[in-house]
Amino acid sequence: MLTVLFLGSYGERLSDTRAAETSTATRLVVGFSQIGAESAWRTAETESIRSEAARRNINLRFSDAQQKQENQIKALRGFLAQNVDAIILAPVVETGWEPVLKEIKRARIPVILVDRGIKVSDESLYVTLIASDFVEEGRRAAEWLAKRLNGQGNIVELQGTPGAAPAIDRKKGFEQGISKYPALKMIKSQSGDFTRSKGKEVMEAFLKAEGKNIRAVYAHNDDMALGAIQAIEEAGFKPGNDILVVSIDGVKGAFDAMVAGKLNCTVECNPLLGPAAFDAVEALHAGKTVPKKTAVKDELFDQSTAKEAIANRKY
Ligand code: GYE
Repeated sequence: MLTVLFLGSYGERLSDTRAAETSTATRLVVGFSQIGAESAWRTAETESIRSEAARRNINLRFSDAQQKQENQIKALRGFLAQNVDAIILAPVVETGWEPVLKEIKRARIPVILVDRGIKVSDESLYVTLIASDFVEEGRRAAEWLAKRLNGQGNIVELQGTPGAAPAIDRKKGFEQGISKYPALKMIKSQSGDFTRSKGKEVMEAFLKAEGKNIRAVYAHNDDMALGAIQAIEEAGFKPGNDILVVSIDGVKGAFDAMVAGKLNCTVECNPLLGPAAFDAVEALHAGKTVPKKTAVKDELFDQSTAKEAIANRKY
């Protein structure tokens, strides 16, 4: 800044050009393969990664896969062809990544997994995973509900996208959590694909089949819970009272619903992964090593804490 001021107009242009040259020469190019935009959580994650890249002057190549793994694989091959410096991948499902990740590894491009994990026989196919503990999230939701229901009642479950790590693990954690309570029963469980519209649709079917038998719904994310709340209201029941609603993510809409008394509890899952993802990218670029896994810390909120917390929510 000071140099520019003293050099005057010619020098100013000169130093600007030099600055531009150096910045293009050293500017990191990072590809980000995003799943889609199925939920408020995911939109917040995309925004976090985009804004953090801009803040660090990183050249981000963004690709939205519209929920399809084949589109993600295409995007990854595209990043490989462009010889990017690093790849950030939010993998839609756990399996099927080995062939493309092997190609990327051969080109020595580091892969940073964000938000969802994958299953590979060779862990060196990715460098690091930055994500929440989904099993733990499911367990916490179950414990909260078990306590609230005094260990008894019929529950229906809205699962996330089939094959996705958070769907598999949130189901597993919840099942572990309720297994200690034989009178807490899961009577229906189906995928609502992490979307509000599908969550509503599946809940409508559950209500048609079970009606008053349903005491609570456990949704793998807030968007599906918000869809379910609509279905419950349309069926003439009071969400939050007649039928309890518990979910995961902690997005703004969930806090509004808790304050309105319609959602009972949400287990937070932080989507603001941009800073951690680019810390890893830059550390790797500087030749440093990074931990294989970074666990994101999350909290639980219910109607007793929602009102106070709502003003400070960042997504
Ligand atoms: O909970 C859900 C989203 O992968 C953790 O994906 C993420 C999940 C999140 O669509 O809302």
